[in-house]
Amino acid sequence: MMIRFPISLFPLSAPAALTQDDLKKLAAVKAVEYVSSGMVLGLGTGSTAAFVVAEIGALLSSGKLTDIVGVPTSKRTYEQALSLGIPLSTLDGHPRIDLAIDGADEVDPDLNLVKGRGGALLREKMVEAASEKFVVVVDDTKLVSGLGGSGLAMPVEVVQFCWKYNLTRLQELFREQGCEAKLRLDDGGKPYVTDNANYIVDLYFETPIKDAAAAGEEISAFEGVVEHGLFLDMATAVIIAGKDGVAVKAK
Ligand code: ABF
Repeated sequence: MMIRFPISLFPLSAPAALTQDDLKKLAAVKAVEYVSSGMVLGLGTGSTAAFVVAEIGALLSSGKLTDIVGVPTSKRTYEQALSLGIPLSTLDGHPRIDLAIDGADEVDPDLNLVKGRGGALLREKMVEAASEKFVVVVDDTKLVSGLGGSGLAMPVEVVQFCWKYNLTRLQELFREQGCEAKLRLDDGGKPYVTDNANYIVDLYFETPIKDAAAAGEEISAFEGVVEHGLFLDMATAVIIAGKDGVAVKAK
């Protein structure tokens, strides 16, 4: 089911000149309509999710939102939410979350997702799997016909021990799909270390993943793989901002 909100409904000065950040903000503002006082909220990671956290912080400080608790999905979201005065907790303190809002890297027509290019996929998946509702916020550049189809990374979090062994196994698993596996490096050229002290291996596909469900199961079965960026059958709704307006796709 899809509901469209024309761009004319939004108080924008020059709709035609909308930047990608403008679109992310539009999606974020729409998503926060799902938030109500008293909720336990999963707070996503990434630039679009950062607009969501900023909007929640603004509603909290204006008094329009009260009695909420945020469960962040990364250290950087924790820092941002803390700076905005959003009361914070963890899954240990709040194992049941009312609503999680987060970005994504790819969204297919069935609302399956690739996430984790921000390196936070493990905590994102734990928080979003514990959430009653999971609303995804994207601009329309994230839409793909099939997962892996963007040609950009599909991340897998692996333990540091023998990471090359797992990189090789992942590549072999998807060889027939022209998959290349690379250890993610940080800005200093060193292996990227996640908030959980693991490494990220990025998988790049020449063609979309044939069977994402089977692939997810096979990846998860590898010893030493902690989590992968295929978020399948998890999203309740996806809010998609484009130059023509904001669409809400729901299961
Ligand atoms: C996060 O949002 C990650 O899962 C994903 O990689 C990122 C998308 O980043 P952005 O919103 O900045 O495009 O949830």
